[in-house]
Amino acid sequence: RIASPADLAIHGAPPAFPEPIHVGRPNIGDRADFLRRIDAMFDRRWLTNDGPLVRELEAAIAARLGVAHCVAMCNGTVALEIAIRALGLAGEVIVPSYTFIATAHALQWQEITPVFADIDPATHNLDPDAVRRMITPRTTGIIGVHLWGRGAPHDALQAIADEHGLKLMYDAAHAFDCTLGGRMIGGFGACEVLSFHATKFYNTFEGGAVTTNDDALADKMRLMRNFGFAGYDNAIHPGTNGKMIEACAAMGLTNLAGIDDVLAVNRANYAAYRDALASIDGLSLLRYDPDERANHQYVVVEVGDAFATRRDDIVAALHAENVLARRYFWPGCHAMKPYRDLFPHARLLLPNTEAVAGRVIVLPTGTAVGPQTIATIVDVLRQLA
Ligand code: T4K
Repeated sequence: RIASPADLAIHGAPPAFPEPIHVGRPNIGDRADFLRRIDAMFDRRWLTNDGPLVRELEAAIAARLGVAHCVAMCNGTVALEIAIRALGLAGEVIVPSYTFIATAHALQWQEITPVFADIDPATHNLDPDAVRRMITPRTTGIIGVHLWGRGAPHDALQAIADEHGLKLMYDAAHAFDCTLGGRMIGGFGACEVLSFHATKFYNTFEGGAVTTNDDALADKMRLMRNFGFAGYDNAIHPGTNGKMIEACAAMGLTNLAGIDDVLAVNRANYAAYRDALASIDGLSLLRYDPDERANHQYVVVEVGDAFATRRDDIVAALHAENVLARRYFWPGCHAMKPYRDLFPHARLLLPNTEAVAGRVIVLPTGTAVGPQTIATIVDVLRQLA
């Protein structure tokens, strides 16, 4: 029990946890169910290339999200790259800097310039006014990110896109099984990109998908993820290898069956953090609109200016306790090497991004974490206060 500052590992006490407590420990469904699917896959000798498990998973996800098409891919980053290309984005595309680096890389990888727009500090999502300010004659699109599973301001972004003739798509990597305005995320904009990486709320080991209600766009992305093949020996479109393998789809189907259990754990963990953190001044837990469905995969805490310990020192103190809290998404894409040389003045345009990136800590949750772990983590924070 951490009852006084002397009990902290930074002051020489043994760490609160003998083993690391990670942010992003995978949620793993019923193993017997997974192995049964894998056995059947071996019997079929069909391992990849649009197999029956991938098709079953695509149908199940499309139905769950209420969207016409789900095109499964090998990971979220390749799914972003394919969606960007299928939409014909070029020149400049406006994105938040406060996101995982893959959002920006997926553009830069295709020699499209990611132009970083600032966020609203209250929501951590794109600020529509900031987006408007970044439009130039070279702008062809906007990629919104539903950060932490909280929906981006779709109506305002769509209005800007319509006014300027821009394409609008979403990086929904955090937002599987979440709603925006009561509607499942997956059907907003021209298309939405999901990540099913191991660390996500819902995983297929590695994996991702693009969801869309646009039939032609879905057809094009199906071609592009399979070298452009429209049949044996007949490539009709440029393409790459973005296919999801059957073993990943087996994991996806297994985890889909258990998704409500994961959600229940994440909700309980969130409530435990919220209740325990309420008595600590200077730390605020990111809130979710109670009218929306959220997957609560990220427990996001902002450190106030008056808090006794600085953000980076809190993270160091937590690491000393074997709590591997993260500074997502510090320092912002604009400040990382591939982009800071391109945009030396970007930070002047991104005050909210810089401020938020400097005060956020992401704490562990998911099925590997329970109430006792959370109580101890919050005890550490209380002593740091
Ligand atoms: N857009 C957004 C907004 C995203 O957040 C992401 C991915 C993408 C696009 C791209 O989608 P993918 O191409 O990844 O499908 C992690 C994930 O690798 C990344 O998928 C995720 N976002 C990002 C937010 O987090 P890192 O660099 O922090 O990963 P790493 O290796 O530090 O792992 C995180 C923690 O999870 C570690 O403490 C260890 C733990 N862990 C990890 C794995 C893989 C486990 O306990 N078991 C595991 O199997 O990026």
